[in-house]
Amino acid sequence: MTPMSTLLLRTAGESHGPALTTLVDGLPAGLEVDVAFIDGELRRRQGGYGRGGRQKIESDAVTFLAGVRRGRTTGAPIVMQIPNRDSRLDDLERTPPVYRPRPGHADLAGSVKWLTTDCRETLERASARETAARSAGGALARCLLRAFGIETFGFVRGLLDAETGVQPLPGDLDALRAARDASEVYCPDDAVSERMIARIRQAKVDKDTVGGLAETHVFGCPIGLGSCTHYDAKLDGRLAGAVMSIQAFKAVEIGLGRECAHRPGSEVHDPITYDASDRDTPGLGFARASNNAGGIEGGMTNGMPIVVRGTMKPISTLLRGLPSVDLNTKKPEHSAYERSDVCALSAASVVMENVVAFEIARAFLEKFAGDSMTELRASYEAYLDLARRLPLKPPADGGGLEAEQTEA
Ligand code: EPS
Repeated sequence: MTPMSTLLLRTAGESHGPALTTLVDGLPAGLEVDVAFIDGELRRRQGGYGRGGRQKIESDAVTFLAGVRRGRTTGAPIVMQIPNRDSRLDDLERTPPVYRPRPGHADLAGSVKWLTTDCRETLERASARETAARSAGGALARCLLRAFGIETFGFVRGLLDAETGVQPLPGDLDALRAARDASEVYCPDDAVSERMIARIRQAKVDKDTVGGLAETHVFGCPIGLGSCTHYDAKLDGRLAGAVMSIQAFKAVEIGLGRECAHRPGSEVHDPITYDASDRDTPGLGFARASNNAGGIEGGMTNGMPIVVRGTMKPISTLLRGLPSVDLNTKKPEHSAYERSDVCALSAASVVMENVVAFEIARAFLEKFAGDSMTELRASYEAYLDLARRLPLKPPADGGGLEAEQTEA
């Protein structure tokens, strides 16, 4: 297996350019593309309590420019486009140069890197507007995952001192989604949502910003996605990289995460059980009473739900500004204010759910090969069939393992 070889995602576009573009390459032919679902995820990404004025202008939706015919993928590279209604990049009056970098943003590092004192050159691409394009790619990947019974659930776990203890279970998905979607902050816990909203409201009064914790659970992955053979094949590392790369994320945890540092091994590792009557579940009969590993051991899925938690820092554009320096005069100045969000954590939870899904889809397409959905399904079924029949007997000719095995 060549790690990270199959599914590719690239985005292009500036925050105030004409459009955002997403290229996805490597999906099999024949996948039904649920455009309403993708647009629904883009709409969710635009929402959440604490967003700024931009989302009132935009109405994000994808147009497929390549790779899809009559609602199905053809196997060719896919191009999606999201227009920017607030397109004004070349209008100098409406997008003036920015000389006072915002602490926490890409402004300073990018300006020096590209040898300019105008932070706009950097901020237009560094902006979280790009996450609309990435979310579209992830939502497209979810069309593939759903075809194989793999579902994701992303939500807001905590913000400042408000944190929900909710533990998502696969059987509760519909109710959880309904509760989350009824919450203005995308937290499936009424009482905690209210407290989060109050904290965001206060931050706005204080001309400040807040971040928080977002979480994604993935249900239905068979055992064996990812690999322990190479550092860049390990699924936990890839998930962490994908989530950490979301604008403003500063930490990623899998399962018990940081709490592992405070417990002995006997209270961290999830004891293994086997029940043949559960062989049709993602764990193929193997189960755990706890899921501290967050569904990944040795860089591979272990049949339990995948649990990823991300920490988002507060948005770096503060209405009251922060101490900075003018890049031309080198004199102390307050950082520039660009229209922004007080809190974009709810949106980030949608982005996170979709980037996690993309990585899972990539690992899925590495394990199960096929140019078409039909071939992919055959590969998937063949593996499950073999795995359920472990231990396999070596054939008499000494060749590869064969599937003729009696019940264990
Ligand atoms: C965003 C669009 C941006 C910002 C925000 C997220 O729009 P504008 O800059 O025109 O107001 O609201 O971007 C940032 C947080 C950032 O740091 O750049 C979006 O579509 O999500």
